[in-house]
Amino acid sequence: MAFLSRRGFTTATCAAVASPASSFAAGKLAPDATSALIVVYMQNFFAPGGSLAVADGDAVIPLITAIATKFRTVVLTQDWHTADHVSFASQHSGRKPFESMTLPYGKQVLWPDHCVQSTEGAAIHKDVKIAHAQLVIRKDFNPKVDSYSAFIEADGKTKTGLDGYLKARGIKTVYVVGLATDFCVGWTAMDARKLGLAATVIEDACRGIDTNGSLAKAWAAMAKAGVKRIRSQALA
Ligand code: VGL
Ligand code: ZN
Repeated sequence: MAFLSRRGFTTATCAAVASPASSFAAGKLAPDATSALIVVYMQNFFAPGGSLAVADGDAVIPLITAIATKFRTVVLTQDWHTADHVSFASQHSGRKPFESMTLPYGKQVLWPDHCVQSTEGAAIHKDVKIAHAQLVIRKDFNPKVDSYSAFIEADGKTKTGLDGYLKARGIKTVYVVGLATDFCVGWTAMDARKLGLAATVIEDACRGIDTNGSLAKAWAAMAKAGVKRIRSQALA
């Protein structure tokens, strides 16, 4: 695949107004100013041909781009690892990608090297055209801790600041799309719940990695955490 450089994002101001999180128009769910869309990790590395390819990962791009037009507040996340990141199997002698090991903060699946800071693979995919997204949250700066959720690192305590940003804008509900359903999308939606936000995953705008049953486990954990699961046709 062609690796093109990361797109620029324009800024615009918009005021969040106090109103219900969403309303039903003609039986459909219409995101309003208190809803935000979080677009997770739509980067070259996860697209077919990338080093941590998610099956069919780029197929969701047109749908995500269309869904984004329905939201005033859109946040992109970008996996942005140090080259020596602890989650890379290459950093542990004798370990292979997709094995698990125990690290000080818990169980860690080991990954192929991916999304190393400032590499082409870490760039947002060129077809993800969401000019009105104002915030990009970069993750995995800490070489010793993996960080799936857009809100809190895997140590369970270090925050990215995204909850403050959303709350300052009056956001009450987040919709989550992107890659991968069973890791970064799922953890983001569940942490949103922990932080007092409503959370909905738009399942046909996500794709999973599905290693060792991780996809089914993630959907079960999300349901238990009160994360809603919809298909994109449910949106007005
Ligand atoms: C992800 C594994 C490693 C994801 C990111 O996007 O879910 N998975 N880094
Ligand atoms: Zn990663």
